[in-house]
Amino acid sequence: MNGIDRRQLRSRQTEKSFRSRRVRTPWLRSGSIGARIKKKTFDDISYKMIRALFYFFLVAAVQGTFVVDEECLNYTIYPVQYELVISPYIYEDRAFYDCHLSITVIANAPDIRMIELDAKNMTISGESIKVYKGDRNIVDLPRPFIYDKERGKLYIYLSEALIPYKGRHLQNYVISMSFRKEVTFESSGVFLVKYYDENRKAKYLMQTRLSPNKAKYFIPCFDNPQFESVFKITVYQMPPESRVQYTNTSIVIAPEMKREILSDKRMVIHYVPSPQVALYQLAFHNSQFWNIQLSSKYTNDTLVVWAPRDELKNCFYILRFGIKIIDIIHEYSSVNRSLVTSPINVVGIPTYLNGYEIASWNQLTNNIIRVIYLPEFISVRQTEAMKFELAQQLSRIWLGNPGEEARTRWKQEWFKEGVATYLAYHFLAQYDYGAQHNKYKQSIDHYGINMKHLAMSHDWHHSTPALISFNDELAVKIPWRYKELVTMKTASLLWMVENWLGSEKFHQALVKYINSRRGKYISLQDFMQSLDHDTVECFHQFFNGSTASKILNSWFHHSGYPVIEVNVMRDSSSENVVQLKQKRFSFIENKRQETDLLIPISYIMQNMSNCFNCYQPRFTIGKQTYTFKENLNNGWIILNSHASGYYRVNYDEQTWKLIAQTLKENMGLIDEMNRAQIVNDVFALYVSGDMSLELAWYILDYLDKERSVLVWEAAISGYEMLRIDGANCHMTRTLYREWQSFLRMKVQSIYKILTNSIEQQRNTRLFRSRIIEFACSINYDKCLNYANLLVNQWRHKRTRIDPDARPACYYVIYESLDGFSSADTFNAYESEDKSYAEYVHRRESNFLKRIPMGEQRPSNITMSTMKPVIASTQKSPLIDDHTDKSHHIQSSVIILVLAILSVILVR
Ligand SMILES: *[C@@H]1O[C@H](CO)[C@@H](O)[C@H](O)[C@H]1NC(C)=O
Ligand SMILES: *[C@@H]1O[C@H](CO)[C@@H](O)[C@H](O)[C@H]1NC(C)=O
Ligand SMILES: *[C@@H]1O[C@H](CO)[C@@H](O)[C@H](O)[C@H]1NC(C)=O
Ligand SMILES: *[C@@H]1O[C@H](CO)[C@@H](O)[C@H](O)[C@H]1NC(C)=O
Ligand SMILES: *[C@@H]1O[C@H](CO)[C@@H](O)[C@H](O)[C@H]1NC(C)=O
Ligand SMILES: *[C@@H]1O[C@H](CO)[C@@H](O)[C@H](O)[C@H]1NC(C)=O
Ligand SMILES: *[C@H]1O[C@H](CO)[C@@H](O)[C@H](O)[C@H]1NC(C)=O
Repeated sequence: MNGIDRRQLRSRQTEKSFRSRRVRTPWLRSGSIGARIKKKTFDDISYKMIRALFYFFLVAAVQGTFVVDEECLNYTIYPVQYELVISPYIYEDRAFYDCHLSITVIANAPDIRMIELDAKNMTISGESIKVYKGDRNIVDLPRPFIYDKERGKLYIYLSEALIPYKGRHLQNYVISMSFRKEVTFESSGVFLVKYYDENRKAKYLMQTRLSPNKAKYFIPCFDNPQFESVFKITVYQMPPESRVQYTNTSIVIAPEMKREILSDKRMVIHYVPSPQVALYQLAFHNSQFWNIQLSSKYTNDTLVVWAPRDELKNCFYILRFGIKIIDIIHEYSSVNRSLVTSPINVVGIPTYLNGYEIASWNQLTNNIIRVIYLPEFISVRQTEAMKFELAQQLSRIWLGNPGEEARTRWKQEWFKEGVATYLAYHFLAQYDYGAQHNKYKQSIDHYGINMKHLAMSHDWHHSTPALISFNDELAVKIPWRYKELVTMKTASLLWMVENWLGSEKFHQALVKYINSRRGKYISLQDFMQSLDHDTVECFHQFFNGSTASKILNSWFHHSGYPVIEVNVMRDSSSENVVQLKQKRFSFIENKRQETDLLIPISYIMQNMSNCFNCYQPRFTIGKQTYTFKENLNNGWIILNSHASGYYRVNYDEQTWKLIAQTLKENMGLIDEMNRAQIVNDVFALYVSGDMSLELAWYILDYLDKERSVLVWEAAISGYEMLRIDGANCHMTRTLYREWQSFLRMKVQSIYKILTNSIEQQRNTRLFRSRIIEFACSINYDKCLNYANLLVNQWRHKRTRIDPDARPACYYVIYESLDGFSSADTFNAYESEDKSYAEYVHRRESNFLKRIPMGEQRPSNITMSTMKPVIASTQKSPLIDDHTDKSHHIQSSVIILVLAILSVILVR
């Protein structure tokens, strides 16, 4: 691409956006921002001006015109542009890069005589430090600088005060210096990775991962995540010579402009100036990788996948997948607008990396096992993780990124994360089911219910924050422990609203909104208004005017989720009175607060002939007990008909028994989504002490006939709950063993069907893999034998373990006395499963150590004789003990390990 053209283009765009942005940023006047600005000591008018403007025009010497999009920052010095000239050197025993750095800055406060930079773990050449005002160096010569290595601060002292920015009068300064950075395998921010090429020769690559705050390990910088600057990068590559490893691939966050070979045979690669980005979005990759690429059907969007040359043949899977997702995104958005103006690079790094960096848009790095598809080693769950992570990242990019033609920004990035996750599942559902005429056709059912259960697994503890409390925190700054809460819960709530409004209507409104806000800010409030505007009709206003925004707001403002207690008054007449009451759900607290969430209610009934409200939710309930009449003919009623409501339901005992009876006799009357919800709720209600063991088992008793992957996944995630610390069910080792033995009986038949079948469709493979892992974890002997067989063949005959059964086999090895031997070797796919299996094993044994032994329960209420007990409505005293609400528990020592569910889904 021609650099000059691009620059001209940029200045045109920025001018335009400058004019238009000024008028459409109403929240700039909101209270919190005003308060932050007050800290600043501007003189009178300029204070107000800056608040209204927030954009500066700056004529940088080389660059042409830039707009600094500076919003509500309490700064004294603002970096406008970083210019990096990097020369990497990779030797056998040492790697480093030399860098010459020039930072163009403007000052924004009077009397600045010292510049403070962040710089960690690098060697800065003292005499190279200069601060230029025009072509004059103003560093204070008697005391030029102090580099406090301990604290990672570089202080540069000036001989004169900086002239602050004022009105249109601009004085810019250029800070310039050279430094060397040693790069090791362990160094933070920028690190070295070893891999082997096709000749089994060791190779090294250099890679940065700077989010959320590691840029200071890469270059000296003003480490403030709110600052956005242009990065101009030039890379000098050493010529191929014996001592230095030859690398000629470097990928930065902007497209290449030109390369040239110098007289000393070094190669210089110049890059186009990047868009304005924050430091954590900066990236640099240096290696000898090769690439393959494809372009999208509708636009110039190009996906480029980078990997070692001999691995490229295994990269076509992700390349085709990624391009297909981009096509699906274009179809979904119904406008042919490029996601990014430059190519999207996906780089597989042969080391453990924790997913894509959420703010990356141009250089997406991930663990190489999320990029290369080796059919003989990749398990179906690793494939799913690969697909999900890329789909989610592409959704983030679509929703707004620095490289798009006109940048779309999100005021609440947690909300963007949720929308991206929700859309990722939506696009995956379209991908799984192929082309279709109606673009909103495929619902996310399967993904939806998993995503909801995952969100709920994080969202019940009283210390969990409400989503709204993340406010306008940058996505990169959201603590890791809340990542899944933010992504999965927001996505689940959107799913609930989708089902409430109707899929087509919801998606149309969403697409219309996103398209209309291109190049602007998106805020939650604005989104809600627009959603209401596009979806409210008489039909959707329901009985008392609930709108999509009222519903979403009530959920965003509360942490946790409710359980609805359903009480059916059964008398002789066919018209029954149904009572609904919501309470906060918790596994450990006995005293539950009332909640006043606006809950869209939908239900199905045993006798559907007269059902007015079935399937699509028609009304919402609030805090008060809500009572209505329905012709149940004394049959059951099941709430949350599409399982998309973010809540659990507990029925009166009689209704539960009717449901259980139908499950046993004709489970097809209740569709699989509802069955999945019921099964998961039963586990949860048992663990929270709201349901007796005998009733739980009575309902779950039908599971041996269950053939749905959805329901079994719900059951497995329910089983995980039994391990929740301090839960009201008072788990003991004996009780836990009884659960395992109960579930062993239930899993037998599906285990047999799946392991006997040779079907290799994705769904079957997923199902089989889940069931094998589950069956082994509850010590089902057939499964243990099978795993041992695979392990022995692997140990003695060196046959590969079926990837889908690998986690189960590794788990069995950990549980066995000998464990792994030091001679065992693992590739990256296997290592991932191994550390997962180790984690599961450790979690299990810690759990068993923590809980008391417990007493054997009287044999007459164990499973074999359960049915007669159920026949009578009287509860046994022992069961009452489990529901004893007054029992005191020490909630202070409760630490919950729920990451397992996340590990399962992320795979
Ligand atoms: C700092 O650099 C040294 C080598 O120069 C390295 O051993 C150390 O791990 C680095 N520290 C960090 C936090 O990167
Ligand atoms: C990198 O070097 C290899 C040979 O070492 C060459 O085949 C390849 O084309 C080069 N790549 C680029 C992008 O110049
Ligand atoms: C794609 O790029 C070409 C030239 O690079 C340009 O003429 C064309 O308009 C672009 N198409 C789209 C859809 O952006
Ligand atoms: C997008 O591009 C495709 C093919 O290039 C074309 O058929 C379609 O009409 C375009 N859609 C819009 C909305 O421009
Ligand atoms: C279903 O309801 C209709 C109308 O209330 C009634 O006529 C019919 O007998 C009911 N069916 C069953 C199986 O209860
Ligand atoms: C079950 O055992 C308990 C105590 O062992 C006894 O009180 C109760 O009557 C027995 N119930 C039945 C149905 O046998
Ligand atoms: C209507 O909304 C209010 C809260 O706005 C709620 O308390 C009430 O239960 C809702 N539902 C009905 C059907 O009245």
